[in-house]
Amino acid sequence: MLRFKVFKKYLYGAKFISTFSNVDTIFAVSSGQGKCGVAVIRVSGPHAGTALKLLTGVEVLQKPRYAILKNIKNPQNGEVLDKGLVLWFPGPRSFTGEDSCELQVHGGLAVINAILKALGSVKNLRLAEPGEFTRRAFYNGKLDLTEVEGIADLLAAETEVQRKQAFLQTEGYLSKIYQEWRSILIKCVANLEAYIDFEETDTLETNITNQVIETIQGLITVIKQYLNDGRRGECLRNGVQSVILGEPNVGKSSLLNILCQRPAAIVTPLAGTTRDILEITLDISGYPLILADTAGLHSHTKDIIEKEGIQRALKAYESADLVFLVIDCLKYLDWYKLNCEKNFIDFIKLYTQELNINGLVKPNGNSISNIFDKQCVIIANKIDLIKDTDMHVFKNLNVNLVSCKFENGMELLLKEIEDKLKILCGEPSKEHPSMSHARHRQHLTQCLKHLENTLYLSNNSAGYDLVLMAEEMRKALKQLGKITGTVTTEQLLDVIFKEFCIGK
Ligand SMILES: Nc1nc2c(ncn2[C@@H]2O[C@H](COP(=O)(O)OP(=O)(O)OP(=O)(O)O)[C@@H](O)[C@H]2O)c(=O)[nH]1
Ligand SMILES: [Mg+2]
Repeated sequence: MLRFKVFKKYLYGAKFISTFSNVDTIFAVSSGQGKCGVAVIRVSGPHAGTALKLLTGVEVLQKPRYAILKNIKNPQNGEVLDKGLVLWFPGPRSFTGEDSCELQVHGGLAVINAILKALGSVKNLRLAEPGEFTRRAFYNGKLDLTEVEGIADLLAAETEVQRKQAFLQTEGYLSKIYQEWRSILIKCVANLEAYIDFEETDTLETNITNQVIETIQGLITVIKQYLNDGRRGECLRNGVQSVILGEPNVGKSSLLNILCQRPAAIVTPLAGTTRDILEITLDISGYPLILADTAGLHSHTKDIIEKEGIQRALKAYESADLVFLVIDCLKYLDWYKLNCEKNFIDFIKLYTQELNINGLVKPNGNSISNIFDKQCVIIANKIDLIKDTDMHVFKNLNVNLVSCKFENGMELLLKEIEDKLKILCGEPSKEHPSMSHARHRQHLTQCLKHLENTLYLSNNSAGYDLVLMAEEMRKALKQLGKITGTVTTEQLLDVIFKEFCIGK
């Protein structure tokens, strides 16, 4: 019984106490800015029902959650402003958890403005701040912070796989993982504290500390595995950063133009055409790819503009998750004819050395699949310039043989890009939702540190220091709570809700 009390202390004691006052009733257009077919205007707060009555001229509110066609009037003079569907959501069964209503009206600017003005004239109503509806949903326990972030990501999602990941997050699949770890930890702290309290009377099992240590060890292993995910979820959420690298004139810009299906980059027969980084965003089979075209790499330029371009290219390489290494088929053919006994890996090693791309190739790599330190797609371009009699040199090279000029080899190339994106981003699933925010990683890393400290304290030869162990575990718990928002601050919330638009 007493142990349960300690448990309860952690379960409820950590709950976020809001300083938020919800006396105001807020309203905003939730369907986005500008002219549209149907605009949705949302009202939330204690006076939402009054506002609905005033604007529709009824005395009794309609059946909750049913759409009814009504004239929408100016409450000041009774003028009908528009006719539309209205819905009434009494709290707590609403998005925000408060009394809310929605007006679905014609999406013309004048209609929207007239209705917003009418709502503004109702006592105690004001225009909502960006993200204020979702913020209220959070304060009212409708969503936790990971779900709030999921909504922001869902609004920002530009590709199908990004949408899937964000949707799973709004549905609480990510939160579930953190909640599970949190409740395991709560039990451990509660048990340990109970043991500390009652040790002398010896009424509790003496092996409790061992159980706690074992559980903490298990948790450390699981969290470490989870953190060691190659940042898949973040990659998917932010887009995979990729860079096209190669010598001048090999067809890097031509490749970018084909992939984005428009002449985004300047292509000329002159070596050294591209200087600045040109970045485009692509949707490849539902995965977001941010592709950067760069200046051709070489070490013998005296041109200061080209030098700067090369520096920028190398910098872009450092932060890239994926590299497109472009080679000229003719260059490889010449090299092959001179060095018949050597293989393609030797050529790649030499080529990346010439380009000065440090660390792309592992010195001990011995096959094309394990030679690179980053995910890399090799593209041998200008295959159209190779005579049939020389084609045998390119057989079984296991690289993409393409002609940007004739758009040959693109299907296989796209397939390989898709495969790489799947490796980098993973495939969102309910069972294994990925960590999608750097914020979660920070708190989880801190949590891990405190759990490791707990273990360290338990290894003390002079005996366990249970009080210090419990203290470390509580700190770990706090970090987990920060992820879901059980423990939070107004500053943190401001950062998270900054990403929202008005009306959400
Ligand atoms: N024959 C042939 N020519 C190509 C192919 N791809 C590109 N080219 C030509 O090669 C030249 C250089 O192409 P770019 O795409 O500008 O090459 P780049 O690597 O971006 O060059 P820099 O920006 O100078 O580093 C242009 O004249 C292209 O038309 C190809 O597959 N076959
Ligand atoms: Mg170029």
